[in-house]
Amino acid sequence: MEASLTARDRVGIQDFVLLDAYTSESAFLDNLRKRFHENLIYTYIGTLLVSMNPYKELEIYSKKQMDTYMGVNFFELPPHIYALADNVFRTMQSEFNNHFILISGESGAGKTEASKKILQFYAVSCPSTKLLNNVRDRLLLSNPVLEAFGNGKTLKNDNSSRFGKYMDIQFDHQVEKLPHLLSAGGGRRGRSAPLARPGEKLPALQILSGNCAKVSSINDKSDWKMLRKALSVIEFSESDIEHLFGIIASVLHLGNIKFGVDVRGYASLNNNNKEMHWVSKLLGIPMQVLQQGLTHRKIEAKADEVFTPFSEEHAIYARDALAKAIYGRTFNWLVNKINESLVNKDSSRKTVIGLLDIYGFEVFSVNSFEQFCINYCNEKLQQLFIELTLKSEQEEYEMEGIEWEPVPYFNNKIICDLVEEKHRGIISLLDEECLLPGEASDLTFLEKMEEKIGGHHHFVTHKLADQKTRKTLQRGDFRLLHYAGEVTYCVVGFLDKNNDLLYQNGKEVMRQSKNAIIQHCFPSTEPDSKKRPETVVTQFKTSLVGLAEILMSKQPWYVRCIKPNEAKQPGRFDDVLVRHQVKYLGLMEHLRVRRAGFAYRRKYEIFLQRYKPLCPDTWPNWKGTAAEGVQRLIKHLGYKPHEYKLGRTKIFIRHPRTLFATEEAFQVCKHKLATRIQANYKGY
Ligand code: AD9
Ligand code: MG
Repeated sequence: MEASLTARDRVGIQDFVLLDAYTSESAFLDNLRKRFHENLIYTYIGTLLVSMNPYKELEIYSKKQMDTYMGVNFFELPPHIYALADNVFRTMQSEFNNHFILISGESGAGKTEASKKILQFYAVSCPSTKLLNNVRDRLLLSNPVLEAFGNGKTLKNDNSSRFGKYMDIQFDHQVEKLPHLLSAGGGRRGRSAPLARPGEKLPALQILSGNCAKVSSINDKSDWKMLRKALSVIEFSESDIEHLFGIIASVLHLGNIKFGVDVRGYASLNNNNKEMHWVSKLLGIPMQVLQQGLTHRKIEAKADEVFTPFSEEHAIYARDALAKAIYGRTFNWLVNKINESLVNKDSSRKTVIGLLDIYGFEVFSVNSFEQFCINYCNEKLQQLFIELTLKSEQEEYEMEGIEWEPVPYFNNKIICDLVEEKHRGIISLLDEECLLPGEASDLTFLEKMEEKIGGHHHFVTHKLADQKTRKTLQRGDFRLLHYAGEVTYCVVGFLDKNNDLLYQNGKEVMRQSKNAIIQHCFPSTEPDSKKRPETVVTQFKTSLVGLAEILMSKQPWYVRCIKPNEAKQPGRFDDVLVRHQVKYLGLMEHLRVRRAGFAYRRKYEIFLQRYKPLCPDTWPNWKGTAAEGVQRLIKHLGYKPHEYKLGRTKIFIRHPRTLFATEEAFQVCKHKLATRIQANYKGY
């Protein structure tokens, strides 16, 4: 039987839309698995690209490959991230509008790699003059710089992005095809900092011997040299570089500071603590100021300033929050510097392709405030995805003058509302508790939720649950039914983390620093602690709403990344793990939307150009309009009236099987033609 296996059986199909059993998750997984084992890591769902992390280098990213994909129609070559990049670029050129590519998936799924491939494609495949080469070099060099500072090793990924990254690649239409990086990490102020994982601990950074900092993703001397070179190419002065390294080193030392406990049980720091001395020296902050800032909280009562000591636990939390803030703000500063060096100030007509590399949905055994924020972010992006996908479907049908019936789908707006609705949503309830002086605690927050949203279908707690569910919940838990599945959150720490009070004092300490970059990152004009700062979750929400607005004004494209196994190994496809991701990435739903109504559509010209050899009337040349040619062609192929519709500029095919049959006929015909040509050639 082996011999009769068709290519399709072996390597699967390159577009899920063509899958016969398109509602079956198992069929979906089978196809992914087959392709994965053949090193075919990319598969389409229409124009959405599904990408499996191969965990090994594949020979598919050469310059030659890039050339192959340049200017070729999406469906004529095997799926590739270059095909997507090229298609976005060409659509932008022909329609002169803005686009964005949303890259999602869980930690280690390959998002950052995907965004790098896209950047490289634009940087390499665009012809340029000498001057532009300079910009191009900077574009390519800026990435390792950002990575060196923005990434760290985690359990899930050796090179994990610690920041949600949004960047615009700007295309200048006077100088054709000039890309450059306008803003990464949300260059415009305030976008990326709140998108950093809230409350998260710093990545595990290591220290080289001496006082020189080593960041985990800079592995050896050549990397280090490369980083220095990259920094000088993007025009960092020697003093900038020195200050920057000083900061990184100070963050590392800060993380190493250990607290003692004094007789009253409060956190204490010895006067001759070595690490503290280093930090004080590196940042130019007086020792006593730093010492007090790390062990006390300042409370302002009328005209007086009162310092109350931290417990050890609070001191550790405050120390980490401070380290995180220094690191995060410096990263932002770095991004802005890079943007400044790249922005082409005098070009006029510009369009952009935005790239969003975001952290995915997270479910751990214990989930806290951080996971709540991250999962809320994903919930919002899913909402955007639904709105945009359905909206663009609908608009296309309207534009082409074709009737369309809406598809039923799960709209996760109900969960977004549960989280963010004014006055009644979880965020409002949390902020309300945070503003209450004195009696409020994590548990009163839980009780308030039970009281206000207890009846909601997507919310449950120990107290509200039926007997069976109750067994799976602790008293301090609440569970949300997210679009991607259930997540149980432990309420402990929600108020403190949301208030971020422990670190307010740290900010003031930083204002006394002599380091020029720190001075820039912690300006004294910032609204200070006298006025109550916005809570963490509210800042996060505001930045998300801003991002959603930016994205809504652009045409969306999607790359969905999937992680094949937890062991970071090549060739291993863990069914359970992949199935879970397929589910929460909403891939089945997306496929359903694409399949409802008309699965395929192609411009008349393209359809005719490809399939015209299948009909004697249209081959080799068709004299009439493309639309007429297509009509003649499909009549010859025997398309039934219910199988297709003719729009203004495109043919719409209801069932992929129809297109698939045509494509197979085309392959056979091509083969025959080639054989005939070869035979002729031989006979010649
Ligand atoms: V996180 O959310 O930032 O923690 P990412 O960004 O999704 O995560 P990343 O792109 O960093 O994951 O990929 C993780 C690792 O998988 C990389 O360091 C590579 O070793 C590996 N990888 C990912 N994609 C590819 C690929 N297309 N080819 C080869 C890959 N290796
Ligand atoms: Mg990443």
